[in-house]
Amino acid sequence: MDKTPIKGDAQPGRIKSVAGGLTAVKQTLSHLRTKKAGAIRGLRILGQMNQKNGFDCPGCAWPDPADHRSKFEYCENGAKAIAEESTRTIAKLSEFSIKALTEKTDFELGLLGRIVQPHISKNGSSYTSCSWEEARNVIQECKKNLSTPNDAIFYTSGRASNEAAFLYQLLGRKLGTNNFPDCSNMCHESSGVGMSKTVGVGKGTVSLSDFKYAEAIFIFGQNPGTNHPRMLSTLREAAIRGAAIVCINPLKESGLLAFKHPQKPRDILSKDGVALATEYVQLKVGSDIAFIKGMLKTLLEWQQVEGDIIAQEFISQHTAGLPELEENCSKTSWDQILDATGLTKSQIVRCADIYRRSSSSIICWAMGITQHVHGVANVQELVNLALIKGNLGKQGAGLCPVRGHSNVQGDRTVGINHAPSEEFTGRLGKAFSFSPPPSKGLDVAESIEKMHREDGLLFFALGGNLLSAAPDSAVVAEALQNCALTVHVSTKPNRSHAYPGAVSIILPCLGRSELDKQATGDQFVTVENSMSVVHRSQGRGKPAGENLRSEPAIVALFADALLDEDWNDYVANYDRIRDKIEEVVDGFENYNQRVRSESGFILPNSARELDFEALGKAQFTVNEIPTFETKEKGLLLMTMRSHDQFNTTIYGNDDRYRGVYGGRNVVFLNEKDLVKHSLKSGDKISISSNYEKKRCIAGYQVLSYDIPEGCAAMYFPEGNALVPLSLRDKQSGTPSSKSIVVTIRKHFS
Ligand SMILES: Nc1nc2c(c(=O)[nH]1)N[C@H]1C(S)=C(S)[C@@H](COP(=O)(O)OP(=O)(O)OC[C@H]3O[C@@H](n4cnc5c(=O)[nH]c(N)nc54)[C@H](O)[C@@H]3O)O[C@H]1N2
Ligand SMILES: Nc1nc2c(c(=O)[nH]1)N[C@H]1C(S)=C(S)[C@@H](COP(=O)(O)OP(=O)(O)OC[C@H]3O[C@@H](n4cnc5c(=O)[nH]c(N)nc54)[C@H](O)[C@@H]3O)O[C@H]1N2
Ligand SMILES: [Mo]
Repeated sequence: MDKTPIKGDAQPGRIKSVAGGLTAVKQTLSHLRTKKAGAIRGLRILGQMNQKNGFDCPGCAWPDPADHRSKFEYCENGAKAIAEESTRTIAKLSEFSIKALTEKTDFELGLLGRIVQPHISKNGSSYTSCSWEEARNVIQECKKNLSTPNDAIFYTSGRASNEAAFLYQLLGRKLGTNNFPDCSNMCHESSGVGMSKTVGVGKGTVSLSDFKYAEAIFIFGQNPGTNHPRMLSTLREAAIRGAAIVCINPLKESGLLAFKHPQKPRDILSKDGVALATEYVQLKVGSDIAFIKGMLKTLLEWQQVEGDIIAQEFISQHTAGLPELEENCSKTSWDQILDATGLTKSQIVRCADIYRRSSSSIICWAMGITQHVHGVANVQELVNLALIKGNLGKQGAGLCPVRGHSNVQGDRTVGINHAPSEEFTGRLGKAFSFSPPPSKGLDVAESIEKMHREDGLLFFALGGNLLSAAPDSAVVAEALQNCALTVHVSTKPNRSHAYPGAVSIILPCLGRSELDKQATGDQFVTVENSMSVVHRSQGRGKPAGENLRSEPAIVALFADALLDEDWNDYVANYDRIRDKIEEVVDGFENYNQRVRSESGFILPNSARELDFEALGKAQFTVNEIPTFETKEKGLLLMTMRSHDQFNTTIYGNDDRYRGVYGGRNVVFLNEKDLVKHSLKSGDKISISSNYEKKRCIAGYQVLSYDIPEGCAAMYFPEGNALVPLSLRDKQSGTPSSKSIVVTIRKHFS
């Protein structure tokens, strides 16, 4: 049974009221040193990050400025990602039994260093290094296990480039399956589904320049100080210019309160930095629909009395469904709204007033919105909010789902999709003269269920760490072990490697910052950021080992083993892959030429042009306020990232802004809930969720924190042991990692 091991108790420290500053710079250097990347070498690599001829930060998908890029277009956490990738430590996997690997935390596994040889494990034996040829032959041999192509599953993590991802989906579809689960199924899938249903396009409608014109910026369920630190520079400029910034989040995140730009002396010398949030709304976990309904109700009431509040012309020309929403808002009582959110009416009215006065507003959101059983409903409610004031299709306004992985959006664009459109498969089939499978494939949760239920499947992972990323860790562990073959394309050891199938292969790949030399010369890859800009990324650093291969080259090896096809021409020159992408996907005309321009190019987005595709008009929707069974002493738990991690890669055991040091075994609770449970900060507890069965983890300590009563927070991936696989949004399949009903008990041991 997998439970992410926890080691070391956390110590509480001072909670920060401002993000950035010189500590961020000091942390950058210290991570380069502790990860043995070498400070000078590390800084040289960092100097190429996010530059026009350099590589794209593997951290997040926040866009780079098209104009004035500074020499330091990176953040503390991007630097940590590079320190992690450019470590000179080489992992010696064969020194550990599989059991010993399972006992290591994600942090300890990362410390083992880079994997530089292919490795193989058979029947649970330790990994031993092998040749690429042997790996290829074993994969070819295992193909015989396939009774149908749908017994193969191809997982993708959003760091894969457009080129690798395009070849990978071609591989799976040529084999005959649409089984393409990917990390976005656990991430922004609710945004894609919610937006497609209401505005016809599943991507954000703003570009970075819109932030220069927005009069108000609403930030729902996002912690950019940690997860999108370069967004803070954008917010800082907006705040200085006088834009209102409204933050909606159960936790007071330092990065939303104030920011000291590490490269601006004026900020560094000031005591408090630049204040960001104009209004900070600490609503209860899972209550965003109720909060937005309160705002809509207020705006509609003002409209009745004063008129000219909502965007009537926009609404009649471009939208449908307002009357139903109006009726729903008037029927929803303030008692219901205030009870669900835990806010006062005046807090909600203040936000509505800011929104009313702003003639162009941007609505940003991330995981606090999408990772709920009501994730799609949440997103649709945000769309309601945007539409009622006509905040679409004009400068300084729009919908801005802030993506996570640096190319998660691009992977979807080029075909990583378990439910591809007929248009896409039609064009793919024509370009490669074959018939892609017509039936829908499996997403992450469905794939895990199948791997758990059926023996002998083949699981491939282009990056990522399914074991730690997916809900119900114990079930995922069994699912992976049930496979006839598990293949991981990885840079570093992770917990998924510790749960091998009958045969398990790890194939080491080049990292983003490393030189990719192929038969026709040095190659670059391309990625798409959160704002639909496609641009190039070229690593120039010396690879961690001589035997590493690029991701496209590894996918070509799969094609050789599984399809008996020679894809070496694509590997020799990635322009040839891009020519094919251009043939299959809209918006990539003259791909090779345009992507060589300094800032790349932007993909079309019809919603931005107020063309709502097949919907005809943008749709207002009625979304019910969700309720949770947290009677008596139950709590609504959300899982989140600390400041020292990139998803399942744990850089360190601190969460500096939240004042937590040296350990990750904390559960943040309101002081009143501590009292209710006769607990004090530091007490050890066990936490249980009780859905179709009871799940329980122990060894955690409670921490009194500024979080609404009845709510709790802990870190991901540890919390995944409590999230049932079945607890997911019905429409998008997104696991509900941000609303899990739990109970806690004092733990005596
Ligand atoms: N350094 C670093 N950068 C990253 C990542 C990383 O792990 N580390 N991960 C990348 C990835 S893949 C992603 S998807 C993004 C994730 O970026 P975020 O979405 O910022 O990540 P989370 O830590 O999950 O934080 C979610 C926020 O939602 C809030 N929240 C929780 N529940 C609710 C709710 O019900 N309502 C509201 N309004 N708020 C809520 C939490 O308090 C928290 O502030 O970051 C990307 N960038
Ligand atoms: N409880 C809970 N669960 C969550 C979340 C949550 O907030 N709460 N967030 C969800 C979200 S938003 C996401 S996106 C998923 C993330 O899910 P994943 O994308 O599967 O996880 P990562 O931790 O990003 O993947 C890390 C691994 O990728 C490999 N890697 C790193 N760089 C490279 C590279 O350049 N190439 C290749 N091939 N491999 C590389 C390394 O081996 C590393 O161990 O997790 C989800 N799970
Ligand atoms: Mo994500």
